[in-house]
Amino acid sequence: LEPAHAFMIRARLPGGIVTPQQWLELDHIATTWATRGLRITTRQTFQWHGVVKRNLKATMQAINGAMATTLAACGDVNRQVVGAVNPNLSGQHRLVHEWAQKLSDHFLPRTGAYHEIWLDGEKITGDIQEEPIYGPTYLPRKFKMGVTIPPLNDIDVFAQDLGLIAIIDNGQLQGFNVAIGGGMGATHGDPTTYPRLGSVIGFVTPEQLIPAAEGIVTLQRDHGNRSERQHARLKYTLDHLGLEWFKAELEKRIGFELGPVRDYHFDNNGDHYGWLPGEDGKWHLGLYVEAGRLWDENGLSLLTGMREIARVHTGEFRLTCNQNLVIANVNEEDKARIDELVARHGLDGYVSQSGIRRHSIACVALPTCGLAMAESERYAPVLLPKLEELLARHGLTNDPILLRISGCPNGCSRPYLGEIALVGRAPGRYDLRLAADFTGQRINTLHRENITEPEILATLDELFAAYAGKRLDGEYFGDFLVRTGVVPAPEQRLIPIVL
Ligand code: SRM
Ligand code: SF4
Repeated sequence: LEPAHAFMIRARLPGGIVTPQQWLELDHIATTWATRGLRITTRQTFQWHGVVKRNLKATMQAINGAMATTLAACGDVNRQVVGAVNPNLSGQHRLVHEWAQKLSDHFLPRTGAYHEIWLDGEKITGDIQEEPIYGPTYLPRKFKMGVTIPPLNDIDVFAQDLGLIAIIDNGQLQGFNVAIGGGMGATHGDPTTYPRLGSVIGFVTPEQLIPAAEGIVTLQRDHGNRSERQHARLKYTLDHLGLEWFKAELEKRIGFELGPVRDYHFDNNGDHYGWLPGEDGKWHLGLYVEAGRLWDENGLSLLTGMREIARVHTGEFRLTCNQNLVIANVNEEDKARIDELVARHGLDGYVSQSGIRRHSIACVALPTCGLAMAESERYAPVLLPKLEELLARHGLTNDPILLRISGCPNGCSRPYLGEIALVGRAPGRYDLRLAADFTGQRINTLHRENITEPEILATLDELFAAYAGKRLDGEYFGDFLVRTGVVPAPEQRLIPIVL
């Protein structure tokens, strides 16, 4: 008898767009073969947990049937390409999505093995499939790309191996600032591993983007560390060989020079909740989804609710990198019906939630993640009410504070960009990190190591009291902690380097 091995499956949905028809098909997978509903990930796609081995093929085929794929959602290739979910500027959102799709298509592995194994495709009898970009040995490690348009940084553009900041003048796309070498993963006790923000190395026009991206990916393919996986990401290649060397090699390889970095400014890296009108008269409803998990449990019917909405919705859905979702392109006359379904199924939490909850992310961690050292997704609903109690005591209930919880230092919730972050060490024990900024442009600092919940709460209680009493007008929590010296000044930490 074979053991009932269960797997996690992840789709690739560039830019996080899902049509209602796709939603229904992907929901069908959740109710037929998976155990914990639909899970929106921090890279704006879906995961399914608990798919037993004998159902893997049917699941993969159903995902492909829904015009999505699982190809390159994992592995040492370019992963899911993320794109900002700009709810109010339809034209700009279309643009971001278009480029996310182009990058995704360009870097999709050409292997036929995937189709042969999972989709009953033609046998590739012995022919070696040409991988024009990846070559026979693929990349040393995963590679991540994302596109955003200032002032929104909801994809955390500086956490990407290749982050693209679109520059738009008078409604016209001029091109992209190129940020390279972002990455979050680290290992406890090994200072040679660290989170790093992308360095902005120049500007490319739209026509130059794909060649430049290919140059960056192939340089990493050729020079990335293939003997130590811990040091194989682009961030280490850059720090080892030097940013100036990398930029010079890149320009040699692509045959043109990058332009000077254009001005940009980010306001925040969060999501907008509630209704927003688009420039074309359509409406967009941003919903908060706790830790991205849509399922029917504890008296909630989030999965059922979204299914019912998908049955009547005529626009599209957008998944966000903060694990939330937007019901997009709703006609004025359909708003009331959507509102009614949202309320009936408890999807309207955003209306009354605290500032910290609306800005919280938690990675999956236990029970499915084999690398977890502590709880995260299941800890968020335990911790948040306790934090909310403290915040209420100090009159801070509605203040937005970025909270990120990860069950281990790999950093799947991008915890190094949290104003408050908990990084798992052992069951019930976390590193408390503080004072990233509110825009995804400053990495936080380790404040207390390996502490338990009572210590976390006591430390934060004191800091909340100080923040409530001494903050400047409009000052964010992370900035307050830096200004008042609770954590070291920013120049002592990693910030983007502009050449
Ligand atoms: Fe992640 C590995 C979940 C986004 C850094 N990540 C894993 C695995 C697959 C564990 C494993 O290798 O066995 C986790 C599966 C857990 C489960 O049970 O489902 C996992 N990562 C996730 C997701 C689902 C977290 C979430 O709660 O949403 C995210 C799926 C993204 C997607 O749709 O593709 C997820 N992971 C991230 C991010 C955030 C991002 O990309 O913006 C990071 C930090 C950015 C980065 O890559 O530097 C991230 N995951 C890692 C790492 C550390 C990589 C490193 O360079 O050190 C690992 C471990 C590894 O690759 O060896 C990892
Ligand atoms: Fe698992 Fe660690 Fe990623 Fe959380 S951060 S999902 S515990 S690998």
